[in-house]
Amino acid sequence: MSDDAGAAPSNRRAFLGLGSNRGDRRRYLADAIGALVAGGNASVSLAFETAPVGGPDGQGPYLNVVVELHTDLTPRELLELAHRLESAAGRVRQERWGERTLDVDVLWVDGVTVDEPDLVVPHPRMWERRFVLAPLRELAPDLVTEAQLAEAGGDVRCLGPWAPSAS
Ligand code: GSY
Repeated sequence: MSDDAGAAPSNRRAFLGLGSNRGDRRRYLADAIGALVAGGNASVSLAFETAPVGGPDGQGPYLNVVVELHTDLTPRELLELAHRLESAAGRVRQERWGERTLDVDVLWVDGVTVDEPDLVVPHPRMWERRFVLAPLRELAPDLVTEAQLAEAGGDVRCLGPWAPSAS
């Protein structure tokens, strides 16, 4: 891990990307977001309905959000948290790009880079994915330019503010 933030760790912003395209998508996201918010100092982006990127044909659309944390957790601890949230949603790791009840990716941690076999931060594919950049830009316009968002691929539709149950 390389750390050039110069800030106290608890002042660091970390961004997690959450997505679901299987089962009760909103409930899986709501449970994960609830756990993150209960941990303190979290903000949730607008919600987006997005076309699946990669994976087999016939998958349903994703519901995607990004959550911002102010945290002293390391990227590795954030990855472990992400795996715990996925397990709680009954996620079974089968097909790499297949449908999933919950996917939680560590996208970005201010001032920190990681390049390890099972963890790369910033997330290596985030800049290609509009389903990541659209909610991320809304929370952190300093990280994502309008041009980067326009260049990223994928269909996304903003559903408005995140709500744990659809109105
Ligand atoms: O990498 C996250 C899981 N995922 C997604 C996703 O969250 N949203 C969309 N639209 N496509 C995806 N493909 C994969 S894999």
